Amino acid sequence: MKETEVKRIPTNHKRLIRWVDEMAALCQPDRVVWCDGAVEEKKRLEQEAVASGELIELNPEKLPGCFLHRSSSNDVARVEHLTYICTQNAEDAGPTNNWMTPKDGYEKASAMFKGSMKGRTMYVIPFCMGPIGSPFSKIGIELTDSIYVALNMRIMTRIGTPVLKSLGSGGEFTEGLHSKADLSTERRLILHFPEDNTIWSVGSGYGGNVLLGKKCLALRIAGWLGRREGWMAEHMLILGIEKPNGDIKYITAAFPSACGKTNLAMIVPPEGLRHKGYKIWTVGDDIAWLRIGDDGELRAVNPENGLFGVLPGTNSKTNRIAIETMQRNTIFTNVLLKPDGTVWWEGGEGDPPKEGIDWKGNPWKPGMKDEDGKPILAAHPNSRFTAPISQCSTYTDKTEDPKGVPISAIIFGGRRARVAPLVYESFNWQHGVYVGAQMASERTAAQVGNVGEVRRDPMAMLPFCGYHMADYWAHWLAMGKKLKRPPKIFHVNWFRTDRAGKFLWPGFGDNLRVLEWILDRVDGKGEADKTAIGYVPKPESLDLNGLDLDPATVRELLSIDSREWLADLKLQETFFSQFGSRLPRELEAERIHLRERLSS
Ligand code: OXD
Ligand code: MN
Repeated sequence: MKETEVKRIPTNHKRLIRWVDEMAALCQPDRVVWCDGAVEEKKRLEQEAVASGELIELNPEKLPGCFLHRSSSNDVARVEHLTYICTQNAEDAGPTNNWMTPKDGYEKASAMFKGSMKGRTMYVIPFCMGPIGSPFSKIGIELTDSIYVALNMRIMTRIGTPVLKSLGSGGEFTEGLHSKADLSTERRLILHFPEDNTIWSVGSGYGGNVLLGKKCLALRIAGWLGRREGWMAEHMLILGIEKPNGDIKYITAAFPSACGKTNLAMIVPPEGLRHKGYKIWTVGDDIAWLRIGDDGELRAVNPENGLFGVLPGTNSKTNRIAIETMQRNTIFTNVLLKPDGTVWWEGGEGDPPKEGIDWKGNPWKPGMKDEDGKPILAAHPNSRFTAPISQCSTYTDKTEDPKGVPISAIIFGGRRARVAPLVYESFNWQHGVYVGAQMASERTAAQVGNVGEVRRDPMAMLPFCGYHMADYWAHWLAMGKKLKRPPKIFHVNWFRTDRAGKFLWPGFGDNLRVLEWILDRVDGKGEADKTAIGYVPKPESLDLNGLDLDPATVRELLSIDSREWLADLKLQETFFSQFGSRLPRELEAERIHLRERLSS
């Protein structure tokens, strides 16, 4: 057998070395390269990726340090139907996860990994989720044959020699193995073995399936660890809002994928509120690890170090900060390449360019149609940018605080054309947990499936909760009891439409008007009506200055239609029924009380 060439950075972690050797023996790469995270390494990897065609260098004057990647066209989103939790007992994965025994998982995936890296390099990426050295951070090692993954991981996480140093000779780490293999959907699996602190992902090159620090570790595995260790891993942005007097309040918000977390995390105050002098601080746009601080308050850390944001619809009106952030050192995936070496996507800056190369690598002009008469898109609807979070002008070094930021409010939100009003506040923590647990949203392009279909997506965690969802809710309830002052819990819906399907609320920067009411409520201010579903703002308590909204629209945005809610409660009941006796009694009681309030 050919000798594998190995370039290792110094470590005396014997178990780590042994594991890397074992995985290399399985996948049979030609080379094993340990990533040190240095700038020279980045340059070298970029050059190699450009030479192999995996990356295209963009115009160095207009977009310095930026590259374009085109994924295989069958590999553009997370594959929830191929994502599994592999535990000894099916009950531990619960009814909302796909399940396999660890034995079956290892066997099935081993057959796919076997020899999959022949002719390729295996990169060994030591990475840290959260600030290096913080007792709350978690270390992982990802082995991958994708240079695209290696380059993305160095943006999305903290990687290299400092991580290995912090791991020492015996530290715990999550074992992550990834191979693109042949990118066939027939041989694609995303497997989690929480009992072994291990992730195996094969047959995909798409971010959410392969950047193992993100959904796989920071949500599914971390959720499992968090329950054991008394903390929570959530699909939430973290945002600070500073008043001119210097008072900063931090909030977290959970929305399903592609529902605007990145936009809200770097919200730009609308014209009508500018005079109030708010400053916005972005701590995280996708994942929050929530812990109880020494002071008994809830604190949040962003375990990531970069942004992996959705591009379609992103422009300087919808998210100016993101557009500025991605002007350098950014990897664009599945967008249009313009003749001048810059990029474009539907709903991007300005009018569509006259021509370009579309995300599949074909010549493109506006108005082109496919054989079925459907428009050919310039960019995939789930096209993405990967950029260092520190490049955000709203970035705050509080992101590096190992203890995290104190949280004043938690927001849940879905994409609902009807039912959910613009905003409401739950009565207390227990009711708030119920509000999160009954969340529903219309499906987006971030996952394979029918876009637009309404599905229940509790706490925006349906695809990311790595254990039994009912136990997860019980954990939320238990955490609330341990908090000295549990943050208030709210629900928002930016996506309510009128009967003709037109959005009633302008969204984007104007969402700050709703956050303002939320912060007022946290301060014991902000007028509200007590309704069957929770506290709903009195129209006059929202600052709508500069917004051209007629009073009837505001009333409709805040209205609650009992009949619609009662119909929705039936769907909730069906959803809850699958959890059987494991469903916390408190949540069922909340559902019944809500029905009584709506019926009376
Ligand atoms: C993401 C997702 O990529 O939720 O953040 O799909
Ligand atoms: Mn996400």
